[in-house]
Amino acid sequence: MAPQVKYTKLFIDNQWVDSVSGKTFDTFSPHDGSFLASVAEGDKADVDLAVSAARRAFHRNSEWRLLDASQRGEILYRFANLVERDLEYLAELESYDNGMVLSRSIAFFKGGVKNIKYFASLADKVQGSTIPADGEIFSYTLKQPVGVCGLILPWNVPALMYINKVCTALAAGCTVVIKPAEQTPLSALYLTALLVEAGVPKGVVNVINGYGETAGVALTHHPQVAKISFTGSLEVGKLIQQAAGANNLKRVTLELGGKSPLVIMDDADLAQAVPYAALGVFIHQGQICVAASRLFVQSKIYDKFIEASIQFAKTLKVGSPFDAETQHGPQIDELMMNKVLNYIETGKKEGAKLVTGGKRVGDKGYFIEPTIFTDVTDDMTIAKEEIFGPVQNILKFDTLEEVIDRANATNYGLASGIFTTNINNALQYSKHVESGVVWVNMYLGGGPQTPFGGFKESGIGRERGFNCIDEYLEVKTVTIAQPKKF
Ligand code: TXE
Repeated sequence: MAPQVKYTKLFIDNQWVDSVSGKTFDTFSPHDGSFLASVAEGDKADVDLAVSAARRAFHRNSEWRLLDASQRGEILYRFANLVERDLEYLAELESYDNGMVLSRSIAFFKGGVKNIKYFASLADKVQGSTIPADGEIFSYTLKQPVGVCGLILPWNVPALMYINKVCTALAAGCTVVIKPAEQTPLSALYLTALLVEAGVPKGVVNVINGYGETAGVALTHHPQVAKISFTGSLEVGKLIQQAAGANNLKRVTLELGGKSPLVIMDDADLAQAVPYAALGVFIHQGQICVAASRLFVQSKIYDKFIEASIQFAKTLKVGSPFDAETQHGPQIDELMMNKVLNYIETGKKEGAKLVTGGKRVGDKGYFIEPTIFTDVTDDMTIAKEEIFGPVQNILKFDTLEEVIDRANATNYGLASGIFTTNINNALQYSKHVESGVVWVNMYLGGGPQTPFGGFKESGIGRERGFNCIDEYLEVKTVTIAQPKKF
């Protein structure tokens, strides 16, 4: 049975409130389509109230601005402990709202706790510099919080994205207005209640549930929002960049999609490469931005690799996220399921060879079989567009030089990988592939310490890593006349 949903309203200025319009929308569970909760639906009027509260909380004399940096860190450490305390509940809530296999959801929250502690530790590590400027002057820099941040979340890993964006912004001293994805509002609301329990002062954290075209647009166009951090589609990423340019030139961090290449060289250890390649694209039913959705296999091992991949995909158990044996759950909703099934039809029509999967499973919930296409060529739609579903596309190549060019022949540049036992291959590929993340003899992995983000149209800026906090800071240079320098 679904866990009790405790929070369904908007959170503005430390209060749970209905929306100004009184409207609500429903959220459903993807594994069986059942109703989970009715949630307050915010729009421009609610965004205005939330931004005003966040502005007040950012005023130089506010409780928040007067805290020591280390005290902001302490609030976040307390938040980490509270997430740990309620981890089981949160993981279930997330799995019901988003369809994530429960064991994976638990693992994500455990990773999330580590992330929170890492961001907490950065709060009092922000330092400017003293500068040996020319002439009779003395210069130094201050790094200061950018202001009110609009944080727009996706539905694929909602809680982890909440943690990465909110905790980095708070460590920097910003105040925030969060807009969760309309498909998955529940974990964001619960996490916000935990932040308040951890001691975040009034107005610092606000949540507006709602749709992108209404609440999202209001946030991205608001003249008092200094920065937007967004994870989602390339299409909306471009709209956000335009909105930022059209009014107050907001700072933007964008984490968008990908069409990530994974290269398997002839000399790779196949026992290792086959499961990694499968995990790389089938994990969370392919609904991850770094999905290894172009799998390049060198010609000598091509047939053998395909055989082993088919065998592996057939072992993946599809079913309810709450069964202990399940490895493969549902897509987020009917719309996304149909979008993925359409891509599969397009793949067949354009001449790719479907070697396993390809169909919906059952008629309740939104399940799709782990699917493999071989004989995929670079010009096919399934090799070019982000599918965001469990579809492994296998392409053949002959040389490293050739595959680097083909891997880079995309507007995306988020992640990539290579399996090889030759160190030179690994080094050359890592140097020349155009992506923000490269995995060698592994796929997926990293943690709060490793920067994450994209080249090209996969995004702007980095989350995680020691410098992530800079995305929420402005550099101020102070220069003082010092006529009697000696
Ligand atoms: O994303 P949207 P959708 C990709 C993936 C997927 C596709 C579409 O390929 O198939 O995007 O998914 C808010 N102004 N990714 O439609 O629309 C929206 O309410 C401001 C990759 O769900 O980009 C939600 O909160 N905000 C990805 C968030 O943007 C707007 C994760 C994401 O929704 C808005 C998700 C607007 N005009 C999808 N329109 C990743 N990078 O991991 C929508 N939103």
